[in-house]
Amino acid sequence: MKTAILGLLLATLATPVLASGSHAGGHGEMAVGEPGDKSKVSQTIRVSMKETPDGKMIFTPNDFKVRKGQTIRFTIKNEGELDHEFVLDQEDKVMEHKAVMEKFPGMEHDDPNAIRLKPGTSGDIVWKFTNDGVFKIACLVPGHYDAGMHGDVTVAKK
Ligand SMILES: [Cu+2]
Repeated sequence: MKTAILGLLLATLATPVLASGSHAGGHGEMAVGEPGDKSKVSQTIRVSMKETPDGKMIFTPNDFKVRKGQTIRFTIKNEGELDHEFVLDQEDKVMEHKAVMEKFPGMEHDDPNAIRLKPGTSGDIVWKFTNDGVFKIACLVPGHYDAGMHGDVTVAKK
């Protein structure tokens, strides 16, 4: 068990280290797409993040449909009372990242596909979807995913 966790950590932690030195190279490629060009945004999607009175944590909306090749601006607002994150990625990467966050809750990231927001603040992610498929949005602050903070982005072929 210990070995498995260590392997996971190494695999996940090694990625950002390599990426920071070589963004221009092939490494930046992600199945979910790539950082978008603001001038090419064809649709803005507003998303709120908050806790609910019955103890859930939610994205509203939490089910998105876009088309391959589209550049989307996600305007994300934290309307809750806790810090929340919006992470956009393929499901297995989200689950890997979730496991690392549970081990190292204080971990900060500076990834173009993720944003962490304090209560009452908003931010944008401009993203170009370069592949079709079903991807995930998630908040990886420990406990939040399991309280309901995740959703699907379905990217249609055209
Ligand atoms: Cu959260």
